[in-house]
Amino acid sequence: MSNPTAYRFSFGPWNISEGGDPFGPEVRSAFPHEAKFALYRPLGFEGVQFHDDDVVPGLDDLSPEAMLTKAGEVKAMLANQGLIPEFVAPRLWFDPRTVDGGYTSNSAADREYAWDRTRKCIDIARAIDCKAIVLWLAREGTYFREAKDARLAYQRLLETLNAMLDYAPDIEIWIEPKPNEPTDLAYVPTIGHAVALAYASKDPSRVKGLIESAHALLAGLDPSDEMAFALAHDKLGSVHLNDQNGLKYDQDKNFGAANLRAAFNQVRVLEEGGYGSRGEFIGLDVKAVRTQTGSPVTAHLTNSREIFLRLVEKYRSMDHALVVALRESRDYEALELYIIKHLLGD
Ligand code: XUL
Ligand code: MN
Repeated sequence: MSNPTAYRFSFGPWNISEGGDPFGPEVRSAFPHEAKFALYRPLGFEGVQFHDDDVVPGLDDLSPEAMLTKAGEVKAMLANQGLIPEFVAPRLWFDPRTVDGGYTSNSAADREYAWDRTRKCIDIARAIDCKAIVLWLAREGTYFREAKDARLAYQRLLETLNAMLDYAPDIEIWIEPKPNEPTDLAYVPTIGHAVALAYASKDPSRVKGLIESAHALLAGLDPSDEMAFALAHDKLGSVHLNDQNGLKYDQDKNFGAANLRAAFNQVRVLEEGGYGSRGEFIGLDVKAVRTQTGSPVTAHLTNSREIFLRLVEKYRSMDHALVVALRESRDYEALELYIIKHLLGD
């Protein structure tokens, strides 16, 4: 069945970047966040995804009042541009106190920093009228398997979720799983892990997931099945659509650019699951590649959006009755050929 959703799109300021990578510096001039906000609507986007310090740079060194004043300025900027803040995520991977992780660090002082920072992140989210906190648990894992007590780490993650739920009864927490990078092995590698933590928490209805296509592929999983799993539990808070060419560093390629059929299946599952009908965003966590000329670089965002919308058309124009019939007759060879021909434009 078709889902008549008119999708809304979002991305984060980090998706318009200057092309630096671990092997070389930026290749384009810096483009201030404030100037980025003016680009969103003309590019076809209305949702802004934030890290806490995308809203309030240098927040660790500010008084609570100064932090909230700056957040209030960003709220006004968003309103002026007709933009909606989709989520705020605590950046728990940059500060020296997060070298060994935040919530799962072996150091009590570092865990305290992670919790303080998380509370500030929630305060910032509230100050810009945003109800969702994303946890990308960047360094909650190990490079050396024996370095941490993994069982204790899971307990600490759960305690943190519960503390967040207590601290702010009006927020949702969306966990973004990723199996590796920067750590060798992360503690929350798949949506199954995230959903288990949600159910174990004190308010499962407020803990959901954000599924990134590339992260699922890095775990050796099919992103569309990961999305279907979350949807089956009503736990898909948001998505980071993008693509990934094999098991290597997190590439954040344009949606559909490495595997168009896998992208089609993500769209199919989102359509069939009614995703977006309650205002959920199509987030595009795609990277501005280093080789692209011009500044600011935005084609990866509009191209990914266009590919998504073309695949929605493909899903809606499919012969759905034929798919049902081929499933019933168990002729999956014919089903595959039909899908591929449909994608080829036949
Ligand atoms: C990291 C990643 C992040 C999160 C937000 O791989 O995807 O950008 O989406 O912190
Ligand atoms: Mn992401």
